[in-house]
Amino acid sequence: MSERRISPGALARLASARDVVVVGHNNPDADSVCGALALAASYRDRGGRTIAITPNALPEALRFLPGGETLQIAPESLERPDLVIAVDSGSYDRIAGGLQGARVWIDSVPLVNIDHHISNSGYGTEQVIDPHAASVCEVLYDLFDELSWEITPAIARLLLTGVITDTRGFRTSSTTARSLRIGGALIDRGAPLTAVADSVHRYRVAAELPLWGLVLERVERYDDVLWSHVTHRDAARFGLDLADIEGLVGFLADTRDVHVAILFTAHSDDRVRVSLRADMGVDVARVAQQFGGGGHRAAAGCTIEGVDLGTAVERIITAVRAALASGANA
Ligand SMILES: [Mn+2]
Repeated sequence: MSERRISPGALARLASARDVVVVGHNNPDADSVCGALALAASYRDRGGRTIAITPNALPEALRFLPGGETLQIAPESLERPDLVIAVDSGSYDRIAGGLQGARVWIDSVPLVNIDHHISNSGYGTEQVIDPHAASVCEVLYDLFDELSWEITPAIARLLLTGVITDTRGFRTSSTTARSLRIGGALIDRGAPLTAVADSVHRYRVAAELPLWGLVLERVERYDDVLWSHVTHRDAARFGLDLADIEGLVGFLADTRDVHVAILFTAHSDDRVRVSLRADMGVDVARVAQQFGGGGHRAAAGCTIEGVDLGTAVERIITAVRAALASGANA
C-alpha cells in the first residue's frame, strides 16, 4: 500500500472527537471543500456540532455542492470544538485565514492535518499525509474505512467529487488503480457518477467565454512550454470575478506536445498567481516551491508578490525551462 505518514495519535483523536471545526485551504478547490463537507457531515451524523470553513469564497463553479450552503467563509467567531481538522492544505498559512474566529482557543485545541501534498510542512498536533493519494478525498476514504464511519450516499457523492476533480476525471499521472477502486466503491455507496462528472466538468457559463477567448488569443509557446495570462482588469471588463474562471490552465494543458502549461493570473498590479500543470516526467511542484508555493508533481501553484506580470512571467518561464533542461525531474 501507500507510504502514508500518519502520526500515532491521529486515529484516536479523530475517533474520540465529537464537536469539530473542519477547515479547507484558501482559493478553495473541490477536493478541499468536498473533503471538509464530507467530514463535517460525518461528525454531524454521529451527533456532533460541526462547522466547515473556507478561508475565502467559493468560485461560482463550486457553489452547487451538496451541503455547500452550510460552508462558512472565515467566520468572525467560532465556538470552541474538541478538534480542528485541516483538509488538503500543505501549510498552516493556507488555512489560517479561515481560523480568525478561533483566536481565543486555537492554541489549546488539537489539530489534525489531513493531506496528500508531498510538500506538506507537517503542521498540527497530528498528521495523516498520503502523498501517493491523488486527492485528499482518497485519504479520507481510507480514514472512513479504518474508523468504520458510515459513508452515506451524500458523503459518497462529496468524496467522489473530490476524487474526480483532483484526477481530472482519472486522467492525471497521479491517478492510481486505487483511485479507480475508491471511485468504484463510492459509486457502490450511492455516488451518482454522471451527475458528479457533469458538476466537475460542465461548469462554464456562457458569460465567461469571451474572457476565455482573450486568454486563448494570448497564448505563447516556447518549445514544450505553453502559457497565457489574465488580469483583474480583464475580468472586470467582462463583469466577472477572477475566482470564477477556474479551468483555463487545464484547458491549456490539454494541448498536444505541451509538457508544461502555465496560467498567470494578475490579481493586482503587483500580485500574480501562477498555476502550473505538467505531464509525466516534469515536477512543477519543485518550481512552485522555489517561489514559496507548492502542490503536486503534475499540478502546482505559487503567488509572486511585489513584481509586475511581465517580471513574474520571465521568472517562472526561466525556472520551468531550467527544470526541464536539468533532467532532474525525469
Ligand atoms: Mn487536493
